[in-house]
Amino acid sequence: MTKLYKDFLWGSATAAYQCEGAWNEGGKGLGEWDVFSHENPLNINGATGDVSCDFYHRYREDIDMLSQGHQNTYRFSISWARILPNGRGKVNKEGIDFYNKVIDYCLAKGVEPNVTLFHYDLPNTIALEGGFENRNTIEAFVEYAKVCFKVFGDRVKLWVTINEPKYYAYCSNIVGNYPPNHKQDFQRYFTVVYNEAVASAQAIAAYHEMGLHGKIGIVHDSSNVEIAPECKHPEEVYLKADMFYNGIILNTAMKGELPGALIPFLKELGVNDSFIRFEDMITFKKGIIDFLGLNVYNRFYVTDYSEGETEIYHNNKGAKSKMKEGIRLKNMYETTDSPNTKRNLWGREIYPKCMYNTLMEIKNKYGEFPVYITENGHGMYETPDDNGYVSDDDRIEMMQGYIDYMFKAMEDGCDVRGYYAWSTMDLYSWVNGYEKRYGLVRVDFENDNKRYPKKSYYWFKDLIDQYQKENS
Ligand code: BGP
Repeated sequence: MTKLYKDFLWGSATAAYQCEGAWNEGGKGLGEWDVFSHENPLNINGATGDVSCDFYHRYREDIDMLSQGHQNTYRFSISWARILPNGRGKVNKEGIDFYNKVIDYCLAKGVEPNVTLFHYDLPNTIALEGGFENRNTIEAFVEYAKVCFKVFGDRVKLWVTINEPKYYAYCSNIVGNYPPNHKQDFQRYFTVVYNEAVASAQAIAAYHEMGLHGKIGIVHDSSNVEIAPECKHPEEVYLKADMFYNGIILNTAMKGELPGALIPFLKELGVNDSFIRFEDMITFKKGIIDFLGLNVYNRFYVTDYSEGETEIYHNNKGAKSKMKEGIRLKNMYETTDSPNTKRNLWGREIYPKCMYNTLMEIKNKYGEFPVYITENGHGMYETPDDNGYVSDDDRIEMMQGYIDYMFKAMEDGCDVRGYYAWSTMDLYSWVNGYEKRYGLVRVDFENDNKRYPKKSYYWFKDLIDQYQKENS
């Protein structure tokens, strides 16, 4: 390794609904995902986050393990319904107490908390009002954000407003696998992405106005577009695919403005742009991020699509299905196969070089911005040995590849400040349930949620040690 960045943060990440459990404890309000997992037939694997790996009761053990693995940062999210059970109004003191304990325990262990306010889990009251399709949710989100800044802002120095606003809107409104399960509803998709961008910018402006000593950003699921060689209209296809995946979130968060070509693009898709308000242009300017969080898993490898209808394909069944992950957008583009690129069992490309490509592309487009890799990981089926140990060599190989490309981007001038493995321990994988595992630490869900560090946990610890040695 060459000398890179002295104060680099190395850690791992989780999200509230995926790990906390305690769905009806501690004064928490009902969440949209509680209702979906309990009642909706579209929860095809039948799993819920009711208990998950029980982080709510075992957070000390998880933070201990993380810090013993020499990780110096932990990214987690706050459950909105644990703080404001009705989404707005009455504050739940028990919820505040819980996150105070988590934050204080991190700090006592020398672990920097990196806190996300919204990671897919709407309070059910807000979901019933239409969630982020409804403009009133922006105000409710900012109210919730301000409560968190006020009570935790003295100790939390890294904040994220929204995790993956685009992917969340995509799954909820285009694929239809996440609640409220709208399929191919492009009007709702763009309304939700746009309102999330406004909500994030308003929360960022509020944070800056409060004069707290920390940094705030947004987490985007990195979706760099690459054009297949057979594509006949590469420039046009690139512009459209990039607008679809990245345009609204990156432009508003990093430049404080909407992408110039958004309105004609919406028109072409038959989307009514009445959700765009003039006053939001001022909000975007005031709400520019201090850093960008990037969740890096894959790229979008695309070509022309001129004949045929819009189609979405997705795989929440893993090896039980041959389905790949992708989209065909009528008269625009389709995601395609690259013969030499492997896919995981859920049909998603494994392509380490996208780490380099996305970092370089963002730097070239938006200039020097501090970036954190807020998630990177590998979903696998796993079988432990008789001692409960998992030799997850595929995960190690895959993550090493992505990290090498991150180093290469840093050497080429990208200002990367930290890397978070997804995930700290095994947890609930949205709709996929518990068989798809990501953790550096195994959780035995059948036997009292006992924790067992995996091979990747030790590999990550060694990698961090080596980095610190070479860069101190
Ligand atoms: C990201 C989400 C995480 C996590 C991860 C793995 O998009 O921010 O919450 O779940 O992807 O995805 P999945 O669990 O769907 O395989």
